[in-house]
Amino acid sequence: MNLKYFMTMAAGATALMTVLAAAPANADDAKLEALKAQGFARIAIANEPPFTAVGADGKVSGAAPDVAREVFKRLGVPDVVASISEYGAMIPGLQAGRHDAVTAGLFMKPERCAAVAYSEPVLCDAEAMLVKKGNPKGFKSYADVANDQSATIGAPGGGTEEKLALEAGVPRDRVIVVPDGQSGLKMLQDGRIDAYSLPVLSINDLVKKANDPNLEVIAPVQGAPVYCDGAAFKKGDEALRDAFDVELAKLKESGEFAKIIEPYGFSAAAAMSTTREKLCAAAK
Ligand code: 6CS
Repeated sequence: MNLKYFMTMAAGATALMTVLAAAPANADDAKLEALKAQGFARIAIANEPPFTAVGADGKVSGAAPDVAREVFKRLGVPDVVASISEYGAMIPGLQAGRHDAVTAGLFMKPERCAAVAYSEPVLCDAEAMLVKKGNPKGFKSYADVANDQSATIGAPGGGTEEKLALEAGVPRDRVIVVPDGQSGLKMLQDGRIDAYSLPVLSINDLVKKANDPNLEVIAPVQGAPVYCDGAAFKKGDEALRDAFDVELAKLKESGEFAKIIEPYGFSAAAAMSTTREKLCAAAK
């Protein structure tokens, strides 16, 4: 090989190394770089305290957005911008590119784990039912609602409680889709539904604010699992999800994770006692 040819080859190799060094480690990291340039991550929420909340002033809070905001800040993405979505529309919205992540208490279940790239667990909770004082129909489980031919139950559209009621045998026409907590509370108070089902902490938050002595909380709903959510990312954004997980693990390790979620009533130990792998493999 003559010297001139060798010098040409060496120059080409140097130029290639320079280009590769400037590019993200792989195409996936481009998403994180894009969010940094954008200055915020677009998150989907439901406005269901204490998981997610939007104040009268538009301020976004709740345990899930607060964890996400802190993690993204550590990744170099200064803030989050939230849009409110029905649970059943969150994954399609993520897949359509309307959100960069879902941070809403979207519980990990096998069918969802197949559709998105979840982070490690963040918020865990059992299920509850809100009923009239004295629990006149004696509900303890979703099967009890199914077995009472006249009973109706309200639940979020595309949500876990809707699915649990249907799977327990409650006919479609007796599972009423309820858009938000205040609507569910009012429908129960007006006798338009016999029970309203959300996670325990969400129902407790509603009851605390309702100041209505004619309400009773059935918790936990017998036979319903304890679920945990994670931040959900679009399939293909696994590098962003992995970067999120690195910072989430540091927050858990340092105790800052507990400081963020436990004032909302969530247990850091519960989230740290399980994994995405276990939750995505779970039966329900
Ligand atoms: O993941 C879900 O489907 C459920 N998660 C919350 C926080 N509330 C209701 C919803 O059905």
